[in-house]
Amino acid sequence: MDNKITILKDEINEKLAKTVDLIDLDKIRVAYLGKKGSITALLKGMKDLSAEERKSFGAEVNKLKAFAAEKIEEKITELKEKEVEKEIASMPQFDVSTPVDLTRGSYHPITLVQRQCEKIFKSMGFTVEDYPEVVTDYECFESLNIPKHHPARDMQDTYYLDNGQLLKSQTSAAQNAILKKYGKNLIENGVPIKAIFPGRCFRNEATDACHENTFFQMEGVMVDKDISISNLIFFMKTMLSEVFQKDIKVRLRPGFFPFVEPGFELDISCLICGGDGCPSCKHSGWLELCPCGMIHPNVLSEGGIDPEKYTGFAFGLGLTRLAMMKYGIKDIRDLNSGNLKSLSQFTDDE
Ligand code: FA5
Repeated sequence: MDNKITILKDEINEKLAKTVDLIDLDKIRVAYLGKKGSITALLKGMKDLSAEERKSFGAEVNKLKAFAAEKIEEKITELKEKEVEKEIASMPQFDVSTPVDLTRGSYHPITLVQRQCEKIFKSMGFTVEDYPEVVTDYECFESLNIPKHHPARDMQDTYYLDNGQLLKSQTSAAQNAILKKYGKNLIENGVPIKAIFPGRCFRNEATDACHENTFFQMEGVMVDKDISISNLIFFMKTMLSEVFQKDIKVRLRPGFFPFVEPGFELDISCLICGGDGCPSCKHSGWLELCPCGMIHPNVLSEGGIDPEKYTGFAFGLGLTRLAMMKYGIKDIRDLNSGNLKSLSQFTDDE
């Protein structure tokens, strides 16, 4: 009997040493420890032994059983580790220090339309200004003829910092600074103020296919002697025909903004649905794109410019919505999604 145990032990060692995959290993387990396995058979055969023999032989068979189970477990671990190593070795190797191939990147659609608009306005003599995203209440509202508790603030709830500053809800927040920056040159040298200032805006509002809580606008101002609504319409028309390179249906309707008088809403016929109505245009067929108007005398005065001598226009182009219309993006939320699959397909068409 002892001889049988020794033979089985050697057999197990030999077979395990030769096994190279987990399927074969399981076959070995079944052959020795399974219901009809050799070790199980030894245990079953003990009923024919005397009580004395059964005791000592039973102990030996149980030892063999534990030995086989332990060796098989060890082999499973060894083979699994080998499989992982094999998989790692077969994976493509990346060197994180390798320089990135920048030719494979792409510009965000908003960057593309922003650059295009900047180019168009620069060619018409406008300077491009940058402005902070964190501004004061004075910059965003008070200097724009929107005193505290004015109902117009309700439309532009934004995010406030503990120190009273806020994330700008409109690029108009830079108007006062621009008037002050270039006003001296206008008054002393007669150089008109012509500036655009693109920037990120924030609003605490519910999002849908055409509203985001973070979006881009591009503000424009022009101030000189005898500036009129005709000048405003000329620049708006030129900008749109250059951006879209085709005739676009627009409509101008009265709009109220405390910092312009008169004020207008410039809407564009929705290019997603062709004006039939869809979620991108709130089912109206029109998309509010570029409110504008003649700068209110109070705003000019606050910027140090005499409204009796000078007039000017201002507009607040919705750059994010312009990108939607230009590239046929149905849902504004895709633009902030960071989804490279959808964002990397746009290219500068110039
Ligand atoms: C303004 O922000 C004014 N400052 C615009 C202005 C400037 C008027 C100068 C007169 C003179 P409004 O809240 O309508 O206005 O926003 C302007 C444009 O920004 C909208 O037409 C739209 O294109 C875009 N816009 C506004 N809110 C959102 C939003 N939540 N998501 C995406 N785009 C928005």
